[in-house]
Amino acid sequence: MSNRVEEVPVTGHNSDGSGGKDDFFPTNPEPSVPKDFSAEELWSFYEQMVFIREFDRRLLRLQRAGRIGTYAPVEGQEACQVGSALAMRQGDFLVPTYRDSGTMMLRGIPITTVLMYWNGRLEGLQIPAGVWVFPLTISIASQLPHAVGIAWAAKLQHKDQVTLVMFGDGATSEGDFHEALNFAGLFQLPVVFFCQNNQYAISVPASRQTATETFAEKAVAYGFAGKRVDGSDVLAVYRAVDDAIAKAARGEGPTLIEALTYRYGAHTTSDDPTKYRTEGELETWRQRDPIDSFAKRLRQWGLWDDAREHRWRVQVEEKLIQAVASMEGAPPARPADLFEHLYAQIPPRLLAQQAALEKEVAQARGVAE
Ligand SMILES: Cc1ncc(C[n+]2csc(CCOP(=O)(O)OP(=O)(O)O)c2C)c(N)n1
Repeated sequence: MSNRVEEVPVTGHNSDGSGGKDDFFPTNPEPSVPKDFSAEELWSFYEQMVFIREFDRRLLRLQRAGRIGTYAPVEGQEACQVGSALAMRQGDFLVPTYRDSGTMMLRGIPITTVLMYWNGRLEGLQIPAGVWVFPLTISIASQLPHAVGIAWAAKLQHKDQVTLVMFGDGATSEGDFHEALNFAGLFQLPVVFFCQNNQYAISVPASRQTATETFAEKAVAYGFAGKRVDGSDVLAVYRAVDDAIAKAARGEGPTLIEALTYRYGAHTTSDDPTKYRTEGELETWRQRDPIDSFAKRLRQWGLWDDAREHRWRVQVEEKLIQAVASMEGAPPARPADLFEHLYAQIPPRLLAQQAALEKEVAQARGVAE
């Protein structure tokens, strides 16, 4: 591996269990309270991870009950999303993927908006004013050139703004990934590339995605540094992103961060991961669960507070119930939403389809009433 890749800690990425998984995480990474965070900050890492997990589990239940559409679960990746979102400064730009529900909410997208998105609603892609988050992308890696464009604009305008772009291990096989990294390296742009290597691109394991030992080392070919972190350790993620943002803000160019993580659930609610993964592999990762391991550390540091944890869970539950009620109480979707905003003048054949759909929906709603 290139010595340009800083590795914290040592690991192999083979999702089939080979490659030194046992060396993967330090058993006791920080025996005493870290000096770079206050007790409040440490608690907020924990609380936000719990929030995301509860949000995620609720969305899965809603999907199974037919109350939202297809959903891409986050469980297992909470430390990546919380660590990176909390390390971003006010005004920094997030460019997310479909798996970043947690990151997006922590950067200011309302819970109801995220719910609306997964319910197929146009309102789910409307970003409130003053929130520096791009609408999420489904087209793999297409968001990387967008992020680089945003970072280039910031540089040309001498703005103190860093762009953080999220993607998965699978995205590294797309041309857009390579074009974006090349351009960002060449122009020394203020951008952080954050790869959530959750070990699979749907059913394709990371070991079948690349011939290189890591994803992080790909940065070297584009003239900047790559860094690998334990994506189950929220503090490791925070520190890596914080460093990369500070470096970008100093005008020292991009960083590629590869965070080693695992999605516990299915790729989306229409996938069955038992077809391509083993129970044993899942169990290995669950033993390093980002939330349980952080709770253990809070206890060890003498910061644990049962009452606080209980209060937080109650608050999260209330917030989620309210958000679901506001999604379900929203005025019904307009069939026209499917047709507008694509053409300046909608072609006649689409207008005919729109009229037919409006009629059908009106009839179905009439029957339901
Ligand atoms: C350009 C493009 N090709 C193929 C797909 C189909 N597709 C959807 S998700 C996915 C796998 C992506 O895996 P990864 O980048 O590792 O992200 P993850 O889903 O694991 O978060 C693919 C191939 C797509 N959405 N876009």
